[in-house]
Amino acid sequence: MSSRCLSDEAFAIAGEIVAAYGRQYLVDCGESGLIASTPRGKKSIYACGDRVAVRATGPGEGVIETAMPRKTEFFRASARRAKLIAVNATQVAVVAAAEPSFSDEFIARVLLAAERQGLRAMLVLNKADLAAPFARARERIRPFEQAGYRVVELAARHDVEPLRPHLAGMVTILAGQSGMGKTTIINSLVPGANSATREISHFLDSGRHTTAHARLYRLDAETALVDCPGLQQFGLAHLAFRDIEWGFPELRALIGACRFQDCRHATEPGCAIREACAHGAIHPRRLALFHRIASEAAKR
Ligand SMILES: Nc1nc2c(ncn2[C@@H]2O[C@H](COP(=O)(O)OP(=O)(O)OP(=O)(O)O)[C@@H](O)[C@H]2O)c(=O)[nH]1
Ligand SMILES: [Mg+2]
Ligand SMILES: [Zn+2]
Repeated sequence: MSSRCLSDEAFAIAGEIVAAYGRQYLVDCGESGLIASTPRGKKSIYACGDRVAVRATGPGEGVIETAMPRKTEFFRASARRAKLIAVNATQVAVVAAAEPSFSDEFIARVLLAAERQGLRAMLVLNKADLAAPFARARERIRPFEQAGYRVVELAARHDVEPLRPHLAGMVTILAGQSGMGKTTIINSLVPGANSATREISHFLDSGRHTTAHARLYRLDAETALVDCPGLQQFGLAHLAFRDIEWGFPELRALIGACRFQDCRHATEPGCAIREACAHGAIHPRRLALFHRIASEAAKR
């Protein structure tokens, strides 16, 4: 193919990044289809959910020229760097299940990140068909429910409809540890997601069963779902003590109410938060999780 032909035909197309893998991005350009794109510069600065302008360089191939400003960024952070998971989302749904066992600290961390990053947060408790372990899981989720988080219970394998009303008009990131059922939920909600996943896995890397990269599925102009790889860790190295305090909604309401301005809600006299906990207004498990997560911030 001559270069003249290419440059004549090249033009910028608006699209949305639906999958990101290293320096490779898959951009959904609507009627122009999916375009496998690379960024113009050296860095892989884009993420799933970015609205971009792509210049076609060949059939199904292109270069990302620019991106629109982001409305939100959802990321985790180690001491060394922040890792973007998805951008322009409006909600995070943390998925937990009857089995395998989950970490409630992981859930607290994801909810905290969502609070700090301006996203709405909710919980999904999956595998309701496994009666005994589900009852135990429900007990472990209760502290979050008491803190005000909405919990939707379902058995994704059988019926995902209970979740649908909570997704309409939102761009929801399904986050959670591996095996909780995120992909199962998406496959049931999104027509054609199953085959799209296979196609994209083929494009991006392997045919692995477990989700390896974030992937965005659009349901309509306002509604989308982001499937995330299962994570074991959710670093919050960017947060200071006061950020963490603010990120627990039931603690936020009491900020400034303690006798000492610099109260760490540990052993100080006149602590409004420990008092609220003693009276049952704050769940002791939530306070324990707060102390655990905040102790990391104190070390920095
Ligand atoms: N019993 C039962 N099993 C389920 C249900 N939903 C999902 N599973 C099973 O749980 C396993 C894990 O489901 P996935 O959807 O792959 O989990 P995931 O959260 O996407 O996992 P990663 O991609 O590794 O993060 C699969 O074998 C599913 O069939 C459910 O409602 N009940
Ligand atoms: Mg998955
Ligand atoms: Zn206090």
